[in-house]
Amino acid sequence: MLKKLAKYLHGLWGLCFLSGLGMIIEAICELALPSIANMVYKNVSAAQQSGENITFYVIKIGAAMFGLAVFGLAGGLMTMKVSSVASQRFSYRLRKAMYEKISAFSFKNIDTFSTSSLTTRLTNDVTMLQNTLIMTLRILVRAPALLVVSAFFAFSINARISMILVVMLPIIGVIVALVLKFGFPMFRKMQKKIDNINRVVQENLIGIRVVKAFVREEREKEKFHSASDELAKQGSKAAGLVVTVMPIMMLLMNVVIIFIYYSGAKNAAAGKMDVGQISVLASYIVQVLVNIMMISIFMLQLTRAKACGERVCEVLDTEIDIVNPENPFVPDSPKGCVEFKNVNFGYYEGDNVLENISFKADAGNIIGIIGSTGCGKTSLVNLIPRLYDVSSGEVLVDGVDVRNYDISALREIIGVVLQKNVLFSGTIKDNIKWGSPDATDEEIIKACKAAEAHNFIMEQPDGYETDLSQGGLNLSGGQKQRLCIARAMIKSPKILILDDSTSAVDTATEAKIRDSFYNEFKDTTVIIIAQRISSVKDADKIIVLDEGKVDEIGNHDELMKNCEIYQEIYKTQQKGVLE
Ligand code: TTP
Ligand code: MG
Repeated sequence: MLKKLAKYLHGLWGLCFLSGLGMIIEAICELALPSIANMVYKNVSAAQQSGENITFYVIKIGAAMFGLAVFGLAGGLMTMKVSSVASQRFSYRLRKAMYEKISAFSFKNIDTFSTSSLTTRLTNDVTMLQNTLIMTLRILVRAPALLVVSAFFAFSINARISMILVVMLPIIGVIVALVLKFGFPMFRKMQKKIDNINRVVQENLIGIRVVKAFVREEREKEKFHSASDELAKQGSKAAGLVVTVMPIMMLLMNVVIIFIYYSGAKNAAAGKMDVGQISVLASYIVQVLVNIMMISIFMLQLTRAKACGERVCEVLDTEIDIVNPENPFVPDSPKGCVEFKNVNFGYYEGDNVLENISFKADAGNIIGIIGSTGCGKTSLVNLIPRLYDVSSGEVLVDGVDVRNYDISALREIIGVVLQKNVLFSGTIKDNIKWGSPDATDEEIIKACKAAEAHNFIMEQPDGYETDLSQGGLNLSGGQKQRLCIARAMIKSPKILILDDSTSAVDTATEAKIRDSFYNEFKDTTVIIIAQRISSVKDADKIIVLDEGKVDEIGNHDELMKNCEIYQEIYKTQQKGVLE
């Protein structure tokens, strides 16, 4: 994992080195100042006794100490600045790489992570890693350096007493190891709880209208509270573990200090040490212990970062299941012929949503697909632009398996109006232009007229420049559907797929839209999924799906003669009309 993440530090090692250097400068200045002060104190006392004039000496040394302090400060500032820059760049790269990876995810990949978890991984987890990097750069060099130097001084003053450090080290080591062992799973759980909060918030914000319509505010608030509560509990468990370490460390530190003064006093009584030496020794040993404590805190941060790092790597390591083949096929003059050959499909191993589907749609044909809800209509058309791959069998476009196509080239020739249509914030024109970024105003108007959207667009306050709120919430369902149809039509696709996309449009308007398929899209293969017989009646071929299998294929008249399911649908819909 470290190796993988270190890749994103490429080119930043110079900055990391500078940061370490700054810390060393700061540490050296910090350690040197007390020793110099001690030396000045000794010299001044000696000079006072001999009656020498030492004003100039004091000013000189004072200025030197000031200079040293400023130098140390500069070192510290350099570390702060450089570590911030390095960690910001690191997290920027990491986020970018994750975002690029997620953009390439297939629908199946996205299904395995939830969107809320991907959001947490992209934001919270990366920030955690960024903070850890800053901490690493600031502490990792400084703490061990101070520790080693202080230990060296302590041993040089009195090696016997300093041996207490050797006794304490394994005890502290065991405590830290235990905390790390129990801390890691806790931190991992904590990130999951953050996922959970994000999920509740996202669902609620997206579905706020449904929540209000069902007067579910209180229940949803409770859901949020319980998600927050769980995070708080998990957080305090983890924090509890961390805080218990502190008092234990403090206790150990105090034990050490008592020991030093006790043995120091004994040594002093025996005339082996003087009082000054004892206090200097104590301060060096405290310095060693404080730095051990810093390193332990750092290790804790590292455990938390490990949990986040794993989650980030999970995203980066995901194998994208829908990728371009080795020699991708790019069609010169696509026709738009679609053929399914013995296609079986499921969303997971052993799932059978579609079974043995075979049919052929010639270029320029209009194909209707009809069947009860949940019978697999959407799943079937999703296979054509390769949003999912078949489990077995083949989907051919112009005689070539879609898996052999260059994915972008394939999707370029297909226009899709999904069942769950989505518009984006921006003007109406911007949204239509998704289909064709270079479209002229005339082309946009032509597509909107074909989709029966022109009239209502002109009624909007700013016409085509009207700003859509997020997701096009300031439009009616039928208006949104028509914009989505225009967005697909402007591509002049060879294959146009309409998944129940006129369900919210009245029948008269729908008939007009249908006319444009017949008149203006003569070369386009149109696949219409519909609930109403009237929507597919004039199609060249109608596929009747039943529980994932093709029940019958034919035109309206043929199906009226020999397809029971079709007759049944027709009868119930006629009955509705007659009544
Ligand atoms: P669909 O293909 O969505 O069925 P449908 O389009 O015929 O239904 P509707 O008329 O209501 O739009 O679903 C077929 C089965 O596949 C159904 O059991 C749900 C399941 N399914 C998934 O598991 N994941 C998916 O992403 C989709 C679209 C469907
Ligand atoms: Mg559907």
